[in-house]
Amino acid sequence: MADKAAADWKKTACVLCGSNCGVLVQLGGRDGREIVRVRGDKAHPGTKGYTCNKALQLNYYQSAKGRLTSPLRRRDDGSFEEIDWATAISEIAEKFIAIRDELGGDKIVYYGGGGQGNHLGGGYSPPLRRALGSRYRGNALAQEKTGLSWVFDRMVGGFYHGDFEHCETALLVGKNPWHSNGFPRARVVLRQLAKDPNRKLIVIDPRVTETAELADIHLRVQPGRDAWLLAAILGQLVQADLIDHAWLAAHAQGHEEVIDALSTIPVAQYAAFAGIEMPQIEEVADILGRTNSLSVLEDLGIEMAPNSTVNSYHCILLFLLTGNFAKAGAVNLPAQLVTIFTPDRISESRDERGHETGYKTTPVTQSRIISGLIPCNLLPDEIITDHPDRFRAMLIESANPVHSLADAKRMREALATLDLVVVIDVAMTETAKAADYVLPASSQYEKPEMTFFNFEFPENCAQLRAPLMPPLPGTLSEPEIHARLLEAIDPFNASELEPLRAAAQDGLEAYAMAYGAAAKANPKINHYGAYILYRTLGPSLATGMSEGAALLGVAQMFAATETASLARAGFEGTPMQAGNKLFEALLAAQSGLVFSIDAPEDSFRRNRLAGGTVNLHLPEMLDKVRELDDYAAAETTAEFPLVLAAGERRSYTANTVVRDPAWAKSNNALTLAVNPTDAASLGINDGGTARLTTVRDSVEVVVELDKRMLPGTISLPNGFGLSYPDAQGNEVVTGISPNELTAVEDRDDFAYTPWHKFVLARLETP
Ligand SMILES: Nc1nc2c(c(=O)[nH]1)N[C@H]1C(S)=C(S)[C@@H](COP(=O)(O)OP(=O)(O)OC[C@H]3O[C@@H](n4cnc5c(=O)[nH]c(N)nc54)[C@H](O)[C@@H]3O)O[C@H]1N2
Ligand SMILES: Nc1nc2c(c(=O)[nH]1)N[C@H]1C(S)=C(S)[C@@H](COP(=O)(O)OP(=O)(O)OC[C@H]3O[C@@H](n4cnc5c(=O)[nH]c(N)nc54)[C@H](O)[C@@H]3O)O[C@H]1N2
Ligand code: SF4
Ligand SMILES: [Mo]
Repeated sequence: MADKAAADWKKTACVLCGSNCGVLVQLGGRDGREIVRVRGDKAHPGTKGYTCNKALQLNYYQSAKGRLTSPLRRRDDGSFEEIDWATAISEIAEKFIAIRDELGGDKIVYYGGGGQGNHLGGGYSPPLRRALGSRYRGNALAQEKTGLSWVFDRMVGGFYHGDFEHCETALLVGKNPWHSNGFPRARVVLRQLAKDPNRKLIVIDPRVTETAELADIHLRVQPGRDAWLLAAILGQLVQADLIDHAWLAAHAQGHEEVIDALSTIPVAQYAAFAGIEMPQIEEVADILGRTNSLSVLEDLGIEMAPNSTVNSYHCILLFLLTGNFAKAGAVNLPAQLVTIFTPDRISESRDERGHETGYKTTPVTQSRIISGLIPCNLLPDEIITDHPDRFRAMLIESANPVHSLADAKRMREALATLDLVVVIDVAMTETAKAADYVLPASSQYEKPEMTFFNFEFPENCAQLRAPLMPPLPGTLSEPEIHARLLEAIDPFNASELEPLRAAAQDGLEAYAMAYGAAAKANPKINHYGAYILYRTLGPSLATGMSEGAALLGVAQMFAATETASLARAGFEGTPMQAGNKLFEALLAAQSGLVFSIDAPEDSFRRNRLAGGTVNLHLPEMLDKVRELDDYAAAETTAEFPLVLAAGERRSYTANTVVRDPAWAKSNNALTLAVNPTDAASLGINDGGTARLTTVRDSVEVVVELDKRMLPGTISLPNGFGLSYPDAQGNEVVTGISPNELTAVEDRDDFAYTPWHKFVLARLETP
């Protein structure tokens, strides 16, 4: 009996945030396709049995009403009709080919490719994009982390992450891991940090978040003034001589210029401008300067706020000036199976100020492309224009840009302007409603899935999840959709693929030999690598696991570049052998596995900058630091006296992955949080309604009084305002869609990331 019960539990992961906690689930309900019980998987090497409150609600994703079960085509009157897959594939292929041949494949943009739990499908899109000659792509990272990636690429040569489990001091800047995670087992790790008298948790946030409540020091910054606060802390570090000169001399370049600039910062004035008292600045600088290990994590509180790129620069300076890079418990460069951030090719040319020139730009507005991504806030400007190079078509996969990007109205207008919009999704989303064709995907529990949001150090892990159930009839996995589209655009003949399929039956070594020979004879093989693996190696894998095939290429690449880290994790032999072993282990390890064990020095080795030296001097950023002297902060106005954070993470938010509003079990799921003092002066009561107005829209909201809010600031949850069928099957919208209220113009001047945490607003009694 006990064995039977154990066998009933299937291993998978939660897909509601990027932590992807390993879970065990039991299925039941209608057709045995519902997730009826969930518990943490103790055997998962990263999350070790941990979950937050949200994992229990996974069935709201899996068994959502309104799943798409047929391809849809828009009729002339705007309504949709169901069509069969063969028709959908051939019509879409034909339309993409026409755009490619008449206007150029570079007019076709690929957007998305994965949310919080599904990165495998998007990994199969490159062959299709190549066949179409599509050169531009975008995703949600270009509305949050492109400023960060521009600076980390040029300062530490790759994506960095702290070790919050082991650090002595944790600094969280505009980040609330209690709700949003960002490292494994967040609530446990935060409580440990709070409890241990020898460790320090420092939080920079205007709101008294659940994380801030646990902090040793909470710097309650004025919204949008982090640049002055962080500059004040940096100035204090330099002026009180708390920086690690020996470490900098051994490992860094460009620090003299930076130290020079920071030595004249008027620390007390900047602190006061940011709303912080000097003793707190002195205390924080003292802790950062003396701690044995510092880990830093920034997120949307600064990335979606004024000066976001310079704030990301400041955060890196904090750990570099104190020598907290490539060190146990501090910041390191984790091994990554697949890099989420495509590194920029850093141009060699500079203008007279030392600013980089010759970087890649967008076709219409000539704006900086960072990490290979079109800036999200500029997408509409690249479409709604008569410029000859404007974008003409979009393929959108596993993303809901009409809801998630700034200024939903302008995004809808942009999609309506395009000649062709194809959306691949599980639900009839706000974006799908704006498409010409909608292709129904199998859910993340109906196909093999994986994410690459694993950034732990010194041990990093990965989990390939097997499907829990067969695909919902009518749906296909993204790898299959991409394969069918490619076959309609640039097909291989059977004789080209047959030898590879046959070799796959004889094992991975035979397959590798056959692949090598085939690629030599026909360059198209490598060009379309993920497709080839899917169609030829895929069928030889366990039933239902074909979509795992491209991981062979991933494992081989990883083994070739990270041989030592992989060997320490137990995958030894030649790179080819170790790569094959890793691939086989990924397919077998249901709870996931450790694929890399590092030493701190690996961070220097992984640093892509010449010589593995870190670089502190970025003229573009240092000029912005100097401009802080003008105190030109974004300000409220008489018309808009409040600062709205449009899209906060709460107990029941998961971007737009869960559409059923019934999943939100807490009282404050949908409300606008307002400080009681502000509410009193406006005559608004707890639970009452109010009219919220921004430059873009005016909506009615339910207000919740919340003394955690800094007076003058208000906040709305992220991920609501979605349409969902009610008991009668009528579509109902619940809550506020934050981006009906935001404007594309409110953005960083460098990386163009939106100021969603700094939306000027007014609140009135209705
Ligand atoms: N529950 C849940 N978890 C999630 C998600 C989700 O939707 N729901 N989404 C995931 C995704 S995609 C992401 S990117 C992360 C985001 O994770 P976070 O960045 O932690 O999420 P937010 O709550 O949007 O913003 C963080 C904090 O910024 C603060 N803030 C607002 N204005 C300012 C300011 O001017 N300065 C500073 N310093 N702070 C400010 C807010 O008070 C808030 O506490 O969460 C991930 N995890
Ligand atoms: N105002 C404001 N706007 C924000 C934010 C904010 O804080 N404030 N946060 C921003 C952030 S940080 C992010 S990351 C973005 C996220 O925004 P998006 O990148 O647009 O992603 P999600 O909302 O996660 O939407 C994922 C989509 O994938 C679909 N989906 C789920 N499973 C599958 C599947 O297996 N296959 C396919 N093909 N589709 C699937 C879902 O139905 C949904 O439509 O939102 C951003 N928007
Ligand atoms: S939502 Fe909670 S349970 Fe799910 S992955 Fe994130 S932290 Fe883990
Ligand atoms: Mo995000």
